[in-house]
Amino acid sequence: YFKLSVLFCLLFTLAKNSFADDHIASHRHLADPATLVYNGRVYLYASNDDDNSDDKNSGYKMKSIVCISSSDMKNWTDHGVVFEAPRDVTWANRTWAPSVIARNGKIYLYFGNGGSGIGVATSSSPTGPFKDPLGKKLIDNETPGVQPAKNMWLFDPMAFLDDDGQAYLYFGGNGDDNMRVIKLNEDMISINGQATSFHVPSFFEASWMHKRNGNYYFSYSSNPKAEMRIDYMMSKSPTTGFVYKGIIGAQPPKNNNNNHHGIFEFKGKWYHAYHNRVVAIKKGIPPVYKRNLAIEELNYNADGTIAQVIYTEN
Ligand code: FUB
Repeated sequence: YFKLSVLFCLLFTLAKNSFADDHIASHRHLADPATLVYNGRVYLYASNDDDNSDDKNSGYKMKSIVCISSSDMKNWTDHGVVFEAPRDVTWANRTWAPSVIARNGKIYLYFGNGGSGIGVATSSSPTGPFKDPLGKKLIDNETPGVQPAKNMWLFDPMAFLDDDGQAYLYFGGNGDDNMRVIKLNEDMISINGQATSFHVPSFFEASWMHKRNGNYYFSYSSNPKAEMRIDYMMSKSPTTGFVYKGIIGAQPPKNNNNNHHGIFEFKGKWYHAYHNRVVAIKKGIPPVYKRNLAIEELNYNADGTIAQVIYTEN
């Protein structure tokens, strides 16, 4: 077992010499990357598309979250499945599109039960195991401020901890072109007050929030009519006043019916993590439900706006 593990780690390490496309974790099908920078490493958490069959009609059936990490953006370690339904959460049968955040020495992982509610899991380590502390959803249709919304998907959580200690959870998809955001209490597993919303042009799903030099950046996947780009807005507040600023990335090459991303700073550089279908296409299997992770560098203009990413195609 030891020899096999060493061989596997070596092979995995050798394959990682670029940021783009299928060089991040091409031995797995992973999607919806969320990032956590913690104790000198960057952790990527992903929906596990290996839970979906190779069948072109598989559907999204992901019920586990996989974590990989790196200390240098070149060599990646595979930590395997860190959270799984129903093993670690009895009420959920799906674990989609995580968001992970550290606070007070604990790690919090938020996930969508498909599009029908958001749960939270906790661990003392970034590599899990993560367990459900609530025994129920954190966000559902009864959460104040969530409704009314037309056909809103309750998923794609994005947890954000501001410099003043206030944490927020952004979430939602489809619906009414309005993003939902709610305050989290310091325990990170309970909400404070009611969800508010702000208008997001052509909003579809996959929200992300980051802060740089006092600017709040809300980024998201636009809807199919707007070509499922990753677009962004900027504000001086985390919950209001957002102004549309443009495109972070066009639909990545070899992508398909969705787009999802994360943005993070690591060791002085900014990066944009996303998924595409390059690996499945190369293997010759139906790519829709078999996505793979990819990363590009992200650059800012002098006025704080983001330089559009040109995706690498391998
Ligand atoms: O992976 C399932 C869903 O596809 C995610 O929740 C969406 O953001 C899209 O990437």
